[in-house]
Amino acid sequence: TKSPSSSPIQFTFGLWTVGWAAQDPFGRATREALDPVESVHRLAELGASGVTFHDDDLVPFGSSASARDAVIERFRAALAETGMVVPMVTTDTFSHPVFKDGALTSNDRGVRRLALRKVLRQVELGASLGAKTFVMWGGREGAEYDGAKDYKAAYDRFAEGVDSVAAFIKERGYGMRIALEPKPNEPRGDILLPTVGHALGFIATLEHGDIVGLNPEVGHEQMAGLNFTAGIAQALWQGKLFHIDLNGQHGPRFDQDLVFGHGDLLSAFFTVDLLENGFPGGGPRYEGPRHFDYKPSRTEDVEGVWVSAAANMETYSLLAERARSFRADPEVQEAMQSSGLSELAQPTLAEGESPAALLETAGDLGPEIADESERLAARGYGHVHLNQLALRHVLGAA
Ligand code: ASC
Ligand code: MN
Ligand code: MN
Ligand code: MN
Repeated sequence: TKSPSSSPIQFTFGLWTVGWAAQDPFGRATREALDPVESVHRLAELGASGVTFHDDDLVPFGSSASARDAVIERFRAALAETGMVVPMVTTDTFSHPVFKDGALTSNDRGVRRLALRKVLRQVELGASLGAKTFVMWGGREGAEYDGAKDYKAAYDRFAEGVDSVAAFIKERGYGMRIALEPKPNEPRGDILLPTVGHALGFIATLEHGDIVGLNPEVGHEQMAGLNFTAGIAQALWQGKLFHIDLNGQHGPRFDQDLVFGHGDLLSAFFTVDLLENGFPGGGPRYEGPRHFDYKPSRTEDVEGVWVSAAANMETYSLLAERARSFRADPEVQEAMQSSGLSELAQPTLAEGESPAALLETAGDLGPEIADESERLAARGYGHVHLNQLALRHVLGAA
């Protein structure tokens, strides 16, 4: 178990985050588009260690081969100059009108084949930049009308698409892993793989599921009314938390993509606590970058963009410090103890004990079980006290 403070936290940003010009469904852009090379420099100055991007964030859609090479060359130079890395890349299979009925699950086979080529070409570029994770967010994979999509066929095609990308990665020996990003809705009325749980179930059906995991986004789970920390905890438990998109959201409504911690702060604290300190009783740890997928609000000018980028890293770092003090506090350790956290780590059956033996030795389920239940039910778990201690640490009052 390595000390969480032994190395600086690796923060990464999507080029599309700071680069968002703030166009929304009701109004046009409020800022100029940013030059990706400038973003690399500014993010490096602010203390980030890497950037990620969709193919079209860097190379304008439809660029000629020579124009594409020139853009990539200039981008590589910026990386070399700043020491910034590219740990993850992804594909824009949602902006162009061709993807209006989906990409890998469009009803039109011609669209599906075009989408797959676009994805595979970005896998190649990502590999050449040293990316270890390939994110697939199926923004347009879905429908508005249940009668307009054969969901069985759509999941067949989605599985075919993801397996094809995975097979390509293996064949080329890229050593990359795919991270699926769930989202319940927006831009489609309903999106396939709406939550972490749906995606985990889907991955289990894949031929190449061994290199397919998840890239959960805070706001996307919260849009579905779900607990983000609990969701990534299950992904981690299953060895599937390959990457993460950190941001802020106020419950079920449109995708806000706020600065990390600017939504549910206590939830953000427990997310950071899990990422930095791991499960209370030990177990798998998240090893990937702390990646922000947020949007600088439409109200902000270009200076506000950099202020908001810095806010993500500051919030995360402050919460990491608070999470350290929380875990180190003897009062917290005592409260965890009386809450029964360490008892849960003990297997329910004794070693070698069979379920049948349990039933035989424990006696009949008559009046005895009522007494026994009464006795066990009398316990108070002190969970509220434990949560109040967490809140005190978050507020700097402990
Ligand atoms: C992604 C990703 C998202 C979407 C969105 C595009 O790659 O992780 O959540 O694209 O940010 O605006
Ligand atoms: Mn989002
Ligand atoms: Mn995202
Ligand atoms: Mn997003």
